Formats: sequence, structure tokens, C-alpha cells
Amino acid sequence: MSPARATRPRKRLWRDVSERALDRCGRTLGRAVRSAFVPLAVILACSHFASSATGAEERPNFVVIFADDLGYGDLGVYGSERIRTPHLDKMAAEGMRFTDFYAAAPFCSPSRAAILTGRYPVRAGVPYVLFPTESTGLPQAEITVAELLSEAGYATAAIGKWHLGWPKPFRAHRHGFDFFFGLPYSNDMLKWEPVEIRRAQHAFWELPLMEDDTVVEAPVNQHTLTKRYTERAVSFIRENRDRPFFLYFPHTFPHNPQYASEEFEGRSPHGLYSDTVEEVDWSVGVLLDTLGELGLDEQTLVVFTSDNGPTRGGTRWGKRSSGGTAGGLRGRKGNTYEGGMRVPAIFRWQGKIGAGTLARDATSILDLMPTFAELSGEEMPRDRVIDGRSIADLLLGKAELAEAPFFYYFGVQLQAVRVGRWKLHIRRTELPPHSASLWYLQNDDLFTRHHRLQPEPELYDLDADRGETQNAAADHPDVVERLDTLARQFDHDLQRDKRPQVFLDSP
Ligand SMILES: [Ca+2]
Repeated sequence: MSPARATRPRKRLWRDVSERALDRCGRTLGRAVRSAFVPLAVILACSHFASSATGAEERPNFVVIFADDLGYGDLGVYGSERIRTPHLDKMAAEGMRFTDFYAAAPFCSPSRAAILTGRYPVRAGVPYVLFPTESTGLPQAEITVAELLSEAGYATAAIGKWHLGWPKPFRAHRHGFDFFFGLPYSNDMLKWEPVEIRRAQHAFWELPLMEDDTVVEAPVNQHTLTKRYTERAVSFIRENRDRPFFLYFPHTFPHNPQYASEEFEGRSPHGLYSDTVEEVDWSVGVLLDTLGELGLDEQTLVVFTSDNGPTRGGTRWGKRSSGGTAGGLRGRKGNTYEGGMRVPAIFRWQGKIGAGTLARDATSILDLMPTFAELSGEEMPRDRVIDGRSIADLLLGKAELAEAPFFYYFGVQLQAVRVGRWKLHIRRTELPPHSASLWYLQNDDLFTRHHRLQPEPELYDLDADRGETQNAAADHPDVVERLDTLARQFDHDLQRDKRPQVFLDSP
């Protein structure tokens, strides 16, 4: 355990840790603990003893590589003919590739809340994109996968883009990560100049590269980001080669504005977007090579996916902005058509996951935390609704996955549901309550455009029409009714269960 790890301010999972410890130490000691109020240290010691007794060496490492705004069609193995991704293609050949894997939101912050908690973003208290001057973030009451694994003895690191709140209580190293290195939010949230009309997404200060609460460089040289993240990730893996670790690696790119290092910028014939994806692919190769060199291939589950669909290229960032492709899916980042939320997903765990396997099950980033919990022998929190489910049996080839609904939320608004082959965009005749998000306080029109009304339902057969081009609602009124009822009941329950957004008095 590093000194930094020992002194890190950490929120304790009091109830869960105690319960796990009691389970492991047996009922007799449990009664003694309850009656005598034995200090938490004893409980933790017992818990860790039990962990080691079950064989820490059997618990896999977890590496999650999370691209930002990478489209469904932007990897070679997903059909791209313009972007070269040999390392991700090889990773897919060595593992399992998912055709129907979803982000749980069509934009950044909510998607990150979902991947770390296993809960729909609105349930976890992060329904919208967070901006630097906002005083809200991922509530402390949420339990992250990093906290779960950290309490179980894993080394944990978040390297890359955080974007779950700029004020200190919301930062990564207060949500279960031993350390954070990277950008606190998106790379387009730059310093605004007084002469500009203030944009919600801008800050009053330069874009900082951070190490926990320390500014390493501001404004950061964005050309260096992917390479520096990768170097830190490699160091983290090397330092923790002899113990279980969890590396959460959310890349900054290919989010706009796009920057790559000298070796990659301008190398691709298809522009900056391709350059940045190819550098991310290089980074994946470096990580996989490191695991191989250390003999950790068969002890490490590596996951690669994206936080939402591709953005458009645009004029705002000039040559620093080019867009991706959703690979024939309708829509893109910012909406709940497939292109906004269906993303590439590759899982590799040599010796455990069949090489070159394909999964067509509707799955999502919500499933990562429950899956990691099962594979590490930990229990998910029992005091809250978890929306994801473990897909461990699917990964390990032990059992098929039962069909389960997936709900497409835009902020607080449920817009669509998928069950099996059918996806219903539900009828929406009223806007949801106005959000406190800075996004909307300064852009009234944006709220209406985002939370668009849907006068009539749209039903799509994703098996036959994944591009959502033929509305089949009129031909299948029974399916429309079944999915509509399911969606409204789910949303009714969720809206009563969601955690309120937490706002600090001052950032
Ligand atoms: Ca994003």
C-alpha cells in the first residue's frame, strides 16, 4: 500500500463493508461485533483476512478503457474503412465483441455516472452534462465500482477525463480512486474571455491537467494527453502487478477539439478525428503489450467502449473538429436513436473469454459494476436499486443471457425502451420539469430541442431495421402497448427513487 493510498480521504461503505465482514467472519463474531461496537478497523481487518483467505490471486484485474464520443462505426472491427485500429481489432479477435452494447446516456457526464455506479444516470443524481462553474456532481451517497473494489483490496486509479463534478467533493479520488491524473472535465471547456458572450461550457480559468487536487499544467498541451495518460496507466499497472487492480481509463479523445501527438497528427488520410482514434488504438496496444509482458493476460479483464455516439464535425473548432460515424445507425451524440447510444464494446480476458466470440445481447455500461463485483467475489450494494446486471456467465461462456429491457433516457426524460428486437420511442406530449443545468439556464431553446416531444410513438424492429427507418407502430399495436406500459411503469418507479442532484453552496 502506497503512502498516498493510506492517507487518502475516503468515504467508507459502512453498511456494506460491515455486512461483508460479518458474513465472512461468521455469525458468532458478528454478534460480538454488533454488541460490542468493535472498531471498524477490526471489521476491515477481518474482511481483508477473509479476502486473502479466498485467494486474492484468483481475483482478476479490471481495466476499463472508455473513449469519448467514439462512433459505432469508427473501428476497423466495426466496419470502418477509413480509421486504422489494428490493436482494437486484435483485441476483438482475442475476446468478445458486442454488437448491441449501449452507453446509458447520449452524452458525457451521465454516461460516466452510469458506468461507475451501475445505475441509470438520473437515478444516480447526474442527469445532465456538468460544466466547470456548476456546483454539482456525482453525489457522495453513490457507491462507485472503484469504492467497491478498493474496499476489497484493489488498487484503483482514474486516468483521463473525469467529468463528474469540478468542486472538490465530487472528484475522482473522493469516489474510491487511489489517485486521479487527467482532465477534470471536457477538453472544450476552456477559459472564456471577458469579450466573449459567456458560454455555459466555459470556465474562468485555463483548462487544467490535474493530479488529484493539484494543477500540473494549465492550459494543458492537449497534443500530449493521450501519450501522458498512457504512460501513467502503464506505470500504474507495473506498480500493482502483484496485487489486484482496477484501472479506469477514460480517454479525452476523439471528443472535440481534437489533438494528437506529433507521431499521429496528420498521419491519417481522413483528418483529425481519425488521427485521435488511431492514437487511442495505439494506447490500447501499449496497455495490452504491458499486460502481456508482465504475464497478466490471464488475470486481467480488459474492456473497451465509448461513452456515447459520435459528434458532428463543426465550424466552432475549425480544423480541430471533425466528426465520426455511427456505422449506419440513425442519430448521433445527443439523441436516443441508436447512433447516440449504441457503442463499440470489446471484452478481452485471455483463457476465460472465448477468442473471436460475438455477443448480440442488448447489454450496456450499466452491467460493468455488477459483472466486476461477481468476478471479484464481492457483493453489490443492497440498499439501492442497481439497474445493471452481471454478464459474467455470458463472458465466460457458461450461460446465455436472459432478455432484459434497456431504457433510453435523455436527462430526466425517458424517451425509448428496447426489449429484444423491438425498440419503442414512446409518445411524449409534455416537457419534463426544467432542469437546473447551466446548459439550459443559458439556452432556453436547447431544453425544448433536447427534450423533444413525440406526438406519436415510433416502433422499430432492430433486427431487421437497425437504422430505425421504418416505423412499424401501426402494424404492431400490441407491441407498442406492451412496451409503452413497461416503459411508463419503469419510469414511474425510477422518478420516485432517483437521487436528487446535490448542489454545494459554492464550487
Ligand atoms: Ca462523450
